[in-house]
Amino acid sequence: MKSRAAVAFAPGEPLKIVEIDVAPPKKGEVLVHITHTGVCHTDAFTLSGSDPEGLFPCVLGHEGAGVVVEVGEGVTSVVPGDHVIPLYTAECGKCEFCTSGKTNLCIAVRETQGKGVMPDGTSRFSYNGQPLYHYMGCSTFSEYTVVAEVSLAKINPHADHEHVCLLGCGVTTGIGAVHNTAKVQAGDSVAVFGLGGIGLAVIQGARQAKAGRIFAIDTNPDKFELATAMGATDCINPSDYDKPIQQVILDITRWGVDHTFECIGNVNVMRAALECAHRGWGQSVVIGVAGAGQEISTRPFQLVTGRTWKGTAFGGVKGRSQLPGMVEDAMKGEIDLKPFVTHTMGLDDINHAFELMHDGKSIRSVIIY
Ligand code: NAD
Ligand code: AHE
Ligand code: ZN
Repeated sequence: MKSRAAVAFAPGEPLKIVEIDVAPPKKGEVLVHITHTGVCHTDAFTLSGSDPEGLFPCVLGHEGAGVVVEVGEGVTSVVPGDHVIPLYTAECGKCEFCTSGKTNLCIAVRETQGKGVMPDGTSRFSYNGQPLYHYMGCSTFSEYTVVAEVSLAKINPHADHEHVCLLGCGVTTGIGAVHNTAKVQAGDSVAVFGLGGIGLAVIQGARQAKAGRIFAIDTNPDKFELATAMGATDCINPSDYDKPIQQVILDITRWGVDHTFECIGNVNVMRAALECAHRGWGQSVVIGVAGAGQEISTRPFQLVTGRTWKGTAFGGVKGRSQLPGMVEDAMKGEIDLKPFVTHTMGLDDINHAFELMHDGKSIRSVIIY
């Protein structure tokens, strides 16, 4: 079938809106009509050419919601008409990761996903007869996409896709990082570095966990109003100080903060976040994605003196078992998605969504097909 899509033909170039061909779903696959998709910083990261797994030409996008159109052979968990959120972290329920009880990092389709193809090693997308790569197992920048059955969470059909599409990545990652990765407890102090969709979701999660002091840190002070509305108690702009940001936080707190979260993808800030975690027990969670070749460092003494460095993918959330419940939470108002959607637009304007993100003017732009 034909589908309108925003194709990334080459790194660093704007997306081109074209009509692509989408082949029918094969065994274990599902054709989905994407109704809405958010634009996450990771899409911009891969488009920039910094992603070691970046492949071109491809169909980006991984924060969507849609409706099942057709199922391939053997698919039993969804039927046409079901409302779904595609998952870049699949959940097969059978692999050694899924059954470990220790992680959400299902391995079922991860290898082929990283190679931009479906589990059988081929693509369902083509343009002028040439194959296009899939992206993160989702490719939500196409009105019609094919995903593995294990990469679909079936959700309440009455959920508003304009909002719940954000549970496909940003908001789930931030909230999940607080509850599943850091396990923030009532009264704990929290510091959030970077107040985009991910950082604001961490703040929302910290408030749910009844955290005490919540530091919100960003070089763009325009982000502070929303951070405060979501629950931040202290907003700090590192540019206002002539000392490192970890020192600023230590000067305020003396021994540091119980939980720090890096939501930018900057290895220097990752170090700062670790170094202002509390002496003796503080932990720092890396959420931001850093470019090819970049590495983190700190004095080992920071770890010797009791700090822990952690990371999280999709907030540790198991998509098929847990995302439907998070959609229900959003429908009940227990997760507030509305403030994240600062802009909506059609697919033709998707490059504007990237500009707004780079200019620090949006939290999330949602593309409506
Ligand atoms: P975003 O661009 O919307 O937000 C980033 C924020 O960081 C902006 O507000 C920006 O002003 C701020 N910032 C930039 N440099 C800064 C600095 N030096 N000090 C303080 N603040 C600074 O991005 P986003 O969509 O919220 O994504 C954030 C990061 O999380 C990205 O790296 C993205 O790839 C990553 N991510 C990871 C996961 C995961 O599962 N681990 C999931 C989603 C996104
Ligand atoms: N492909 C990159 C890293 C990209 C990355 O870390 N992705 C995050 C999700 S970002 C969502 O916006 C992630 O979950 N990674 C775990 C996984 O299995 O992909 C690289 O460095 O090669
Ligand atoms: Zn994302």
